[in-house]
Amino acid sequence: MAVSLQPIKRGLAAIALLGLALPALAQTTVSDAWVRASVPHQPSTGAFMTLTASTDSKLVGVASPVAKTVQVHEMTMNGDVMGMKEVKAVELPAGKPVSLDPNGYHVMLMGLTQQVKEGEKVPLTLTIEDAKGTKETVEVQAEVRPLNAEAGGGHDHMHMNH
Ligand SMILES: [Cu+2]
Repeated sequence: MAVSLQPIKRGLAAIALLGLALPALAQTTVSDAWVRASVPHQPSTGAFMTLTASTDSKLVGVASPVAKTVQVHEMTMNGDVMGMKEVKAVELPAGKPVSLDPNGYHVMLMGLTQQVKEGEKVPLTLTIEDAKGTKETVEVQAEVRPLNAEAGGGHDHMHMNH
């Protein structure tokens, strides 16, 4: 097995969809990654996905070339006022799919360096740490979906200020 690991890692999401497994490595698969399209000069937008870790892990960071700052946010309710706050990590229990969706956690792309247009792909680099503190990075190409893409509960929190 002297092959380079890099292409294998990049192809992991696809491999997972085919039902294959690489049991020896702590790996996290990402599915259904998408970014909400922005309008010109919009300062920020959200990214969403489903993460499944093979061992107890946590998502500890996200980076993207389209944003100056990337944070992981959690939706909050204060009375009937919706807000969001930054979280330092999202727990990823072994084998349990964790969704970042418009009603829960999301990745906030802040200080967009360009408009994010429907049909494009946005690269995201996820940093995931396992229980031993070993870090893994996962590269994701997130599909840009329209502004009005399905938001689960019908809230559109992306209009809120940060
Ligand atoms: Cu947010």
